[in-house]
Amino acid sequence: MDTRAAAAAVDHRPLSERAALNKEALKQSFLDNLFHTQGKFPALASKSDYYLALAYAVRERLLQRWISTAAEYMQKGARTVSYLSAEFLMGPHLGNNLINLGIYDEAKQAMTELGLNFDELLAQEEEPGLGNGGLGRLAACFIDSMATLEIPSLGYGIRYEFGIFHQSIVDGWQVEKTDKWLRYGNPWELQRPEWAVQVKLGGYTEHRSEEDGTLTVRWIPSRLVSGVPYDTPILGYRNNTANTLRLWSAQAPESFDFEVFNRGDYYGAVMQKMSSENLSKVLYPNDEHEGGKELRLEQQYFFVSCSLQDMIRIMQGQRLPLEHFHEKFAVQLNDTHPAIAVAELMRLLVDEHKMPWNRAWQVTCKTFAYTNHTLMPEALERWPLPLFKKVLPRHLEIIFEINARFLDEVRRRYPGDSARVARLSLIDESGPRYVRMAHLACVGSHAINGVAELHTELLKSDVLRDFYELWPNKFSNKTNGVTPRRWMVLANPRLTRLVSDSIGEDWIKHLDQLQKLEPLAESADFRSHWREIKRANKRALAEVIARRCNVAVDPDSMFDVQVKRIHEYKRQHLAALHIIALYLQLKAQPNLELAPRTFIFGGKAAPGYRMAKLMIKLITGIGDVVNRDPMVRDRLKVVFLPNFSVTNGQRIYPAADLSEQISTAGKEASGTGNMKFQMNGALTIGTMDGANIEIREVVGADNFFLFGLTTPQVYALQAQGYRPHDWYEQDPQLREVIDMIRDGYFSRGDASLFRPLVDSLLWHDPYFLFADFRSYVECQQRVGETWVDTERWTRMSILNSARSGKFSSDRSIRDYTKDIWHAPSVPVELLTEHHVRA
Ligand code: B1H
Repeated sequence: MDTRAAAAAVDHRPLSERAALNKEALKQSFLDNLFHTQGKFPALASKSDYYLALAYAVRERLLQRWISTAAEYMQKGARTVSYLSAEFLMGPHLGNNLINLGIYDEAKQAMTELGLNFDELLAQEEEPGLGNGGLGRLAACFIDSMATLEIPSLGYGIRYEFGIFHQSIVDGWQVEKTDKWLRYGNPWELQRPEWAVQVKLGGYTEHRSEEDGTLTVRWIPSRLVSGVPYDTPILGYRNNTANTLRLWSAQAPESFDFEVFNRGDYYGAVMQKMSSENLSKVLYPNDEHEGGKELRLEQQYFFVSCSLQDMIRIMQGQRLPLEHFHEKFAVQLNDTHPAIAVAELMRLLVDEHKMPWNRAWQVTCKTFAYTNHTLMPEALERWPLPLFKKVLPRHLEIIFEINARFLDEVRRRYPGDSARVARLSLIDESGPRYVRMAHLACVGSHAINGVAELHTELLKSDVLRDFYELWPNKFSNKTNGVTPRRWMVLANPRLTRLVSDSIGEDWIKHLDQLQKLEPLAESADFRSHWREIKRANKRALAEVIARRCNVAVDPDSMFDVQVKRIHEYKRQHLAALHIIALYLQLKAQPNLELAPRTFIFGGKAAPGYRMAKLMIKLITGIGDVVNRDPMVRDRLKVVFLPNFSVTNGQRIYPAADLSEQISTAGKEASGTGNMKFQMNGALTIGTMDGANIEIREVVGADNFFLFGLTTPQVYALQAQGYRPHDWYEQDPQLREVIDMIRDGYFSRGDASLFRPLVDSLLWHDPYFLFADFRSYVECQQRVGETWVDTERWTRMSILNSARSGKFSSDRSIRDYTKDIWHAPSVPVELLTEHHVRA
């Protein structure tokens, strides 16, 4: 059947009435869905029913774009970017889809006219928290930008049944609860059982020479798992593009005949079924990796194999020979979590599709590109050889073969340099043997990138130095970015209105246009509007804080915010030391002039990371003391806002005055929260780390509060032998602060509670808090002095936002497209458009 004819045939009046982009049509389909999808009427309907009815009404409008997009791509045989990521931290869909369709205000009006509270309905959506932090959120921003730039793309990942845990704070400690995000159903996904694929695991291999002299390898697995795709449409901003996020769910396969294998063993068969379904059960909640977990390796292989098989199915559907795989697909590896794809594509091409090794290797290397996201040594993935062999026996053989050929090349290039060969090898043989996933990714990719300028330089000079010397042309930098649609338009409607009224709406797709705000920084009237907006956003956040933390905070105080995963290298405890120093100062000089400040913290600690959990307890402990002390009351407040998430971020970034980006120089690959703060007009206090450096470069040194050691200084201090205890002894203020924590002032007299934290700082301090303390405190002093000059602060705030254009993920995606993917954009024509126009 002809697609165009079919669409025209089914799309006549019903679609024009139901899917039109106007208020009345929206109301109508909302009511239709309330009755016919939810099976409810107003007297019986819950808020969740209303949310779902609205979501389905919006979905009808998505599907038309989705179908048009798929048809367009098929017809054009479009080159496609596959973004492989173990995490997609999408955040709620409803508001974002309304923005991208251009019907946010219409929907709000429609709900209001029906007597419903629109914001309350939006708040019903359980956000899909299928990621830990920056890496997963970056993947979400990237697929948003690819859809907006009309680049054919597929996001491939895992449909975790439970996403990142929900955090609550009990007695000052983090408590984790399972994230049951699918409890009330998910209106944004479509299950596609007809595209399910089989994934093999475990077992052994058999090598046979055939009669014709060829060698064949058979992998006889011990388990089969079926991967079922769930598709979520990803809209571009006000265009007709709806790309796909395809997440795989593990199910027990029909065809792996349990009765044959386990005849009579009903219990065993059920257990096996359950264990296959465990594969996509839960997201690992560690931001920087925990080693050696078999299930984690299985998860990675599972989604990678499903995704590559899916791409092969797509090629076969379009009758494209597999020799052209790299022409049809550009596959980006989001860190090493999907790096097993290099060996899996080789296996699929060589073992299953009988392609000669050399040809398959060329195709593979031209297909993949690898993004590194961290320099932290503990986060570089390595799998113990025995574990790897148990789960993926065939892949280990393939990796050995890749390695043998690769090391031959290295030996030819560097004769006699066996140390270099050992350093470059895909197998770490310095002790117990490991497979090095970053090496596999480097060898199997034609492009390797870091996520900020400094990070890329450190990759080249340090972590991946040998690879850089071997293949300098593979390396490039791709500084991260964030989508202004979610992080400004959706999160900060007040600012969006002011900006659009001042410079038009172009900035939403071309963020560089924010530059046009620069002259307005000199207008007193504009500055006053700018302040009113910040103040309104702060009032809204203050209400959230009052509800969640039971602390009253003053919207006129400076909102000094640090939200991100809790990590020693991110140094939330450095901020804590500064707060204690301020507190002591106020106690010593009660009449000290100090502009009121509210310190707001948020972030999750990995459940097994004891020091991070103790850092949370320290912050809440400080809050307990400071917030209750009548001597400082109304000048200092400290709150820990529980369950930092995309949803909460949308409330926090627009309300921040000061953005805390205080990681040890050389540790934070990029950071992306820093960019969200900047766009929304917060000033940054930060180190020369990650993308902070580039933020400072665009806003100018005068509009950025810089402190701390630089990366070379950190390295030098490390090399000369860093003795934190000496720094403690030489700085009376630091001494007083540390002693107070040690002696139990923030733990109701319990002098043992914070001992591990205090001792670690005194005797190790691996992240140089003591070395940066003085510089940080002095810089905060400058922040305080600037803040009281309201007009100056506002000017700086406007300039920060006006100069944030570089940090749109649209810019990042253009860079990837130009240098790595070479995927032209394909504008989509809406099928039966004349029927749908309002
Ligand atoms: C980043 C991770 C990460 N880097 C392992 N690495 C994980 C590593 O589940 N795991 O095993 C999960 C996440 N995440 C972050 O990526 C960097 O720390 C940020 O600096 C950077 O902005 C972000 C996006 O590039």
